[in-house]
Amino acid sequence: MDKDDEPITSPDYPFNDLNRPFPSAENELVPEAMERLDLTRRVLAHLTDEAVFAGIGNAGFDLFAAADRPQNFYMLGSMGLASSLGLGYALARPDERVVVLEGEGSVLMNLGSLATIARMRPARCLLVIMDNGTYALTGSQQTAAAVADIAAIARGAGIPQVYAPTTVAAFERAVVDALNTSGPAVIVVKIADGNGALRHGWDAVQIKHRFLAGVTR
Ligand SMILES: Cc1ncc(C[n+]2csc(CCOP(=O)(O)OP(=O)(O)O)c2C)c(N)n1
Ligand SMILES: [Mg+2]
Repeated sequence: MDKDDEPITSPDYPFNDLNRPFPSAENELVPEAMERLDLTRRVLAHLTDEAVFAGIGNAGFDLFAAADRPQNFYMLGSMGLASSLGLGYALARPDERVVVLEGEGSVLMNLGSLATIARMRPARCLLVIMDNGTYALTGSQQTAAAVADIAAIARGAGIPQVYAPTTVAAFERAVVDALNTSGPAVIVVKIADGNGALRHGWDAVQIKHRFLAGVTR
């Protein structure tokens, strides 16, 4: 028998398991490659004029690409501080929903923010962590997410609602659920590596003034 025709006998080879779940959108044998821009658009589709805070780099670039709105705050320079800003806003405006989008490298640099969010328990604050496994913006160096379980860290910090969807359909459900839940929520989602194609050119002063005007009610 030609070598290529030999059956693969590794126990890890999924097709050897005759009881394996039938592939479907719900139950993927091969994980779906999710894209930050697509997921960002899906989050925005559930919002109207809510404030959205985006972390340095790609989180902000893809928020800009999805919809550049005056209620968007594009964090510059500081890794991991979008969630701290979002927390402050959520505490000041407990009747509003607030969304924060951040890369996993940034979250890992400011893990204390998860514990502070859990402790302060803002009424309606959703943090979406886009985990591409790298510091994409600076050349895709691997982050500690290769080892660290960020969803488990969020749960351990005391965040009451933590989701780790592995398909787009599950991500959609998590967003809807999290936006309708009371108390803080975190979604950790594995995405493809790479940088956003479109970059905003806003400077810090412009971002601040436009945002403040955008969230004046
Ligand atoms: C304290 C600090 N160290 C390094 C940098 C340089 N830097 C800017 S963005 C970035 C990567 C951010 O990674 P992540 O949050 O995972 O987002 P990604 O680029 O993967 O979308 C780094 C290392 C910085 N801005 N601040
Ligand atoms: Mg990253």
